[in-house]
Amino acid sequence: MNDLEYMKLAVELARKGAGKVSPNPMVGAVIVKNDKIIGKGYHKKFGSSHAEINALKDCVASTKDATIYVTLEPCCHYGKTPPCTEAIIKSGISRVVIGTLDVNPVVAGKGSYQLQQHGIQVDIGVLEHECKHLIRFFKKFIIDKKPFVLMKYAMTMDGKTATYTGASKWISCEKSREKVHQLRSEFSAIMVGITTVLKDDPMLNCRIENGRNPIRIICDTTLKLPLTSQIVKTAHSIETYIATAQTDDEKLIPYKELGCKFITVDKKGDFINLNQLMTKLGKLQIDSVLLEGGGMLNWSALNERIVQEIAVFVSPKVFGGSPHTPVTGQGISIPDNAIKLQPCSFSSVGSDFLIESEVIYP
Ligand code: AOF
Ligand code: ZN
Repeated sequence: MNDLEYMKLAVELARKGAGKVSPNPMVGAVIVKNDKIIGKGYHKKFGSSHAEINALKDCVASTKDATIYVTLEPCCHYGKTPPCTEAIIKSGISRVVIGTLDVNPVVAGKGSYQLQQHGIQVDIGVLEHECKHLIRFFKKFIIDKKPFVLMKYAMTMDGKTATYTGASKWISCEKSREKVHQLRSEFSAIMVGITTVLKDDPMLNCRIENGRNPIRIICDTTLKLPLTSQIVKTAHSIETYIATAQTDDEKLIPYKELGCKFITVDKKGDFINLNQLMTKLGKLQIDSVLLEGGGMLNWSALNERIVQEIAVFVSPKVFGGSPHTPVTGQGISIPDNAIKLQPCSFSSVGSDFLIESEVIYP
């Protein structure tokens, strides 16, 4: 196997920590000697030992002159655990292959420098794109102290999110819906607007084997959420926050009794102040939000610049007629002023097409 193949394995290992390590990064490591894998590890749970340490502990042979492939630059600071660089130096490893440098200011570049100072060969940037993708939540969170937001929706080939009667079940294929549940399992929180709750009465839970439920966040400016909704009825078992500008304590009491928690935010126009909400979610250690619409909230989120990426499932169907589209709100007046995105990446999911792209904010 070559460097790329070993790093690919480290990336696969890292992904096993999805949904379990936040707000820390997913990290994977593979230790190789004489072209044989002698140890593997990944960061399993927030606050637990780092990937490199787990890989070192897993080693079945001497690590002297071995190579470690690690998706993220090894840390060199005393945090919840001692520095990984020290353990690597002690182990006699002579080459460290790094996927991407850390974005954490206490580590960034210093970890690899320390290794080099001890005569270790350090190679940076193997499978960098994939390794950067692994830390996309962590990067946003550590730099801005706000969650990474992915806007996700499904639409027909003619860009509709419901028929003219408002019916939307289902647009995407079963495989796509399964993928969405996988995403729900990996994100810290899922967020929708009150209009979606009133229309669909959703559960917003994760319905796949070994999945975990994200925290539910309902944006509800004036507190219209019915006490009889599925969300409220299950708030004792799935952590649920209502983000609202409603400050009348009396009105909040029945929701609190049913297990809902509140995040009070200022009003901004007809909506809540989404940037303020993101700051408050960051303080709650929420590093990632899966935004599942609808159109008004999607527009406000883009307009308020809280969205980092958009993922669209396009289904081979045409609804015609319907006014329901993924992003509504006021919109922009001339095409040159469009909200712009990076060149898209594409993949097939069952009979659908998944388009993913990062939002560019000028
Ligand atoms: C992880 N897991 O496998 C690696 C990390 O919160 P602490 O004290 O565990 O330290 C977290 C920092 O360590 C994190 O910011 C990242 O820069 C670095 N590497 N973190 O949680 C790991 N290798
Ligand atoms: Zn470490």
